[in-house]
Formats: sequence, structure tokens, C-alpha cells
Amino acid sequence: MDISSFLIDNNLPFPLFFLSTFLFLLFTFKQTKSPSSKSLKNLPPGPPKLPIIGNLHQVGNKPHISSANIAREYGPLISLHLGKQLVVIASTPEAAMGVLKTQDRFLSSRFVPTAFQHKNLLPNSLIWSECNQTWRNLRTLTRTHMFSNKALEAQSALREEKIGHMMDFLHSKQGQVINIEDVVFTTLFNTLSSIIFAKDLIVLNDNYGRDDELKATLYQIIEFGGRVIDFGSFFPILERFDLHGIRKGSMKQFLKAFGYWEYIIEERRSQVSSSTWSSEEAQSFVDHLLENGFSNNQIHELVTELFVAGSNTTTRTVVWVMSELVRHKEVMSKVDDEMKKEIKSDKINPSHLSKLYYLQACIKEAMRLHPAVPLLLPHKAAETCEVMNYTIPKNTKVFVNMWAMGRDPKVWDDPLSFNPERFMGSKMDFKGQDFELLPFGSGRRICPGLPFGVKSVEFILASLIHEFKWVLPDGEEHSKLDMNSKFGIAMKREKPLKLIFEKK
Ligand code: HEM
Ligand SMILES: *[C@@H]1O[C@H](CO)[C@@H](O)[C@H](O)[C@H]1NC(C)=O
Ligand SMILES: *[C@@H]1O[C@H](CO)[C@@H](O)[C@H](O)[C@H]1NC(C)=O
Ligand SMILES: CC(=O)N[C@H]1CO[C@H](CO)[C@@H](O)[C@@H]1O
Repeated sequence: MDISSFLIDNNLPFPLFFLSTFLFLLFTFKQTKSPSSKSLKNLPPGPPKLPIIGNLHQVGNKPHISSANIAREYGPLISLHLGKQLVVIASTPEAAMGVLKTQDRFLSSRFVPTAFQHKNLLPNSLIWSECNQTWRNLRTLTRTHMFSNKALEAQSALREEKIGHMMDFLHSKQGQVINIEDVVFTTLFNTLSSIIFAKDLIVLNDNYGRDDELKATLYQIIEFGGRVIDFGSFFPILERFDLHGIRKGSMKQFLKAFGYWEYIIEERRSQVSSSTWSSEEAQSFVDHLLENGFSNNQIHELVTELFVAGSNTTTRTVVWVMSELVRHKEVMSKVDDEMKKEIKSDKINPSHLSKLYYLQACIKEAMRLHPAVPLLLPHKAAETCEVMNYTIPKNTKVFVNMWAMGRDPKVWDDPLSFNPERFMGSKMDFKGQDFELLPFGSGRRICPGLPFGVKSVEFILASLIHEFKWVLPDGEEHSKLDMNSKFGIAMKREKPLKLIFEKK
């Protein structure tokens, strides 16, 4: 039997798959020596490792949970050997500060998942570039034209319009069971695509965009990027074989996605390059990119990254807050009281949002328990450096486990209870200064989309609460709502949140 084609089958359940790969590796690596012990001195502590696979068998498909358990035994900064790859994980605020502040300069490079290692795309990446000139330029451009206060203000009419569509849609679906994730995703996606291209790309139809092909394509890209089982990244020798078909599969999806908006870029390019063009006419982010001389390839990569990084994470966050509010009626009724007090008009406008302190506390509390990106994105050590007096060798893959920190009883009182009051009258925020709460990361790699994400989450939640009563279908008991989560790039609910929206 051809063992490599056997391995390419991704559908094997993890243990079986794992065993088969293990045997294959045993065979392949018989002659290779383990890394010299000299370079491994003074690493952060970690569990004993098996030959060749190291600690791979201990990670499983919920790495934020398994590594939190290991950290409980071995301390705030742990080492895991995943095949040939050394991985260090920080799991306390102090360790997070060491990684994201003290040694930010050395630990802010990126470890690129197989799904994003494409020769034509990687050099144009914002998310996956090391902190080099490409990265700096792209951050500056997005900061100026998408996420600055001025840009956010300019976008506010668009955001109101898209959320207005969402509300109309839900009003038209009185009494029906709605998978709220689909509706929120489509709303956010169209807000982003209107900012980027001045166009909606998904139709909020009877199927609330669930059957949309572009959406399916982007999901595929995210799914490839979040593959936990990616042996190429554990064993560089195997990388070029693309054993699981990740590189090939993701490229196909990238090209498919580009096909959806190529015509818009061409249309705008002819406008922007016409002799009568003036910068005041710029309608969208793409116009600005074209003015800056971007090629189609450069635009494709950046735009895909913004869609992928922005819509999934923000949707998750909205759905987690909603789940917690559904589960905790007493909290929901306090949110209601606050909104009745602060909002006297029919429709919500952006100026109302800043007064909704209790709702903001609910959002923080949900992000503490359910960070959308539980391990942040993979950082990489550009140079050897020290954190908490341990050595982090060059090329180590570094994670910060936000999920573990959010549930650590040494950091939070009664960490597993949903208690927004803990943030009332507290200055603690998620903007990167308080190392207990970093759902967006911190330091030079902090999420550039934070202002957009937070505004969207607040606006969508406030609108849904203002106009609707949320009812679980079939008289399901609110306090028993299933809160299990699945791991990917973004942490999602295992079961979708389905609700009936009754007009208030
Ligand atoms: C609630 C919503 C969001 C959450 C929780 C979130 C969280 C994160 C996190 C944890 C990181 C990685 C930080 C690190 O590696 O240290 C990140 C990076 C990033 N996010 Fe977000 N994000 C959200 C919304 C958005 C939005 C709306 C956009 C854009 C439209 C966006 C674009 C990005 C980009 C481009 C990066 C990579 C930055 C870099 O590598 O320099 N995010 N985000
Ligand atoms: C920045 O980093 C990325 C990925 O490491 C690389 O592909 C790109 O060429 C780099 N850009 C510059 C200007 O060096
Ligand atoms: C690291 O070592 C220095 C001196 O050897 C000591 O003063 C410091 O407290 C140590 N830091 C930690 C976090 O253990
Ligand atoms: C709305 C949302 O966040 N959805 C998707 C995020 O990406 C994964 C792909 O792994 C999808 O399965 C989710 O449904």
C-alpha cells in the first residue's frame, strides 16, 4: 500500500490518523538524531517527550485546553516539542507580558501555517509577514483608511445601513427559528465588503446567506488555516510533500475567492487611473490601495486576509455574548434596564453605545471566557531571547493562551461564573494594556481591526436587544444552553445558537 496516499486522507479520526502517521515517521526518522542537547538548555519546563513525536500525542484537537492542563502542572511558561518544532506557551498575565511586551521586539515574527505558504501570496501578507517593511506599510494603510477614528466615522452610515437590513430581515421572520450566526456573519461581511469594495458580496436572502458560495470558500480557507493536524509544520522534512493536501487545497480556495471580486478591482482600476481622477473621489479601501500602486495580487491577498480575520472572529464574539445573555436571564434584564434608561428613541445610533457600560462589561466578560482566538495567532522568535529567565531559542513557535488566563482562579475570582459586575467601575479593558485580558493580543501584533470589531459587536448586540426578545425554540431551558466550543483559528460554539426573535 502507498503509505503517503493513505496519510493524505484527512478524514481519519484523530487517534487512527495519528497512529498511522506515527508509524510512518518512525520509519522515516530512524536515522535522524534529536537536536543537540546543548541548544536546549534552560528551556521553559514541560512534560517528558516521546522519541520523534515529542509531545504531539498530548495536544489533541483542543490545544488551548490540553496546554492549559499542562501549564497547571508545569507553570506559567511551558515547552512542548511537537515533532521537531519547539513550541512555548505563556499562560499567565506575567508570562504574556514577557512575550508581548518585554520581548515583543524578538517574539513578534510569525509562524506561517501551511495553508498560507504560497509563493505568490505570502510576500503580500499583513497577517503572516514578519515585522518587516511590507508588514509596516500594510498596517499603516489599514490603520489610515479602515480603522482610524476618521475612517470609522465615515463608515458609520454604512454600518447602520447593514445593521438596518439585518433588523428588517429579522422583523420579516417573526416566529421562525433563526441561526443567528449566519445572519450576523452576512451582516458583518457585507459591512466589510462595502468598506473595501463599496459593494455587498453576500445576499441576505431567505437562507440568510447560508448557501452562499463565497462564504463557503472563505470558510474553507479558515478551516485549512486552523488545521491542528498539520504534520508538515511539525516535521520540516515533510513540509514539501504537503501530506494533507493543505497547501494545494487552500490555494484552490484562494483563487476561487479572488474570482469573486477581480472584476471590481478592474472596474475601479480604470476609474483610478483615468486622467480626471482625484483622490477626493475615493469611495472605498480598494481605491486607496490602487492609488498606492497595488497590483491585483497584492489587493487579493490583503482583502482576503481582512475578510478572513475580521468576519469570523467578530461573529464568534457576538454569538458568545448572546449565548451568555440567553443563559443568564438576570444579566439580560439588567442590560435591558440600562438600555431603557439610555435610549429613548426608536432606533439606536452610534452615540448611544458609549453610554452602555453594563453591555460593555458583558462583552468583556464573554471575551474573557470565550476569547475568539484562544491562543492568539502563532508568533515566532526572530532571535533567541529570555522570558521569565528561560531561554526562548530562535525559531521557536510562541503562543499566549488567553483561554487559560481567562479561567485561571489565581487571576480571576470565581473564574467560571459569568459575572459582568466584575468589570463595572473597573478600568480594565481589552486594548492591550491589561495583560489579564487580551482577546485582541498586545504589542506590535495587536489586532489592527480592534476598533472596527468592538464597534460592530456593540452595535449589533444593542440593536438586537433593543428591538427583540430572544426566545429559545421548543421551550428549551435557558440555563441549560450548551456552551461547548470547537477549536479552529476562531473558537466557535459546537452547536449553533438558534433563537426566535420576537418583536418587543
Ligand atoms: C472581535 C473581533 C476580533 C478579535 C477577537 C480579534 C482578535 C485578533 C487576535 C487575537 C489577533 C492576533 C494577535 C497576535 O497574534 O498577537 C488578531 C490579528 C489580526 N486581526 Fe483581529 N480580531 C478581531 C477583529 C478583526 C477585524 C474586524 C479585522 C479586520 C477587518 C481584524 C484583522 C486582523 C489582522 C489583519 C490581524 C493580523 C495583525 C498582524 O499580524 O500584524 N481583526 N486579531
Ligand atoms: C516580509 O515578510 C514576508 C514573510 O516572511 C516575506 O514574504 C516578504 O517578502 C517580506 N517583505 C520584505 C519587504 O522583506
Ligand atoms: C531572574 O533572575 C534574576 C537574577 O538572576 C532575578 O533577580 C529575577 O528575580 C529572576 N526573575 C524571575 C521572573 O524569576
Ligand atoms: C460565522 C463563523 O464564524 N463561522 C465559521 C468560521 O470558520 C469556520 C471554518 O473552520 C466555520 O466552520 C465557521 O462556521
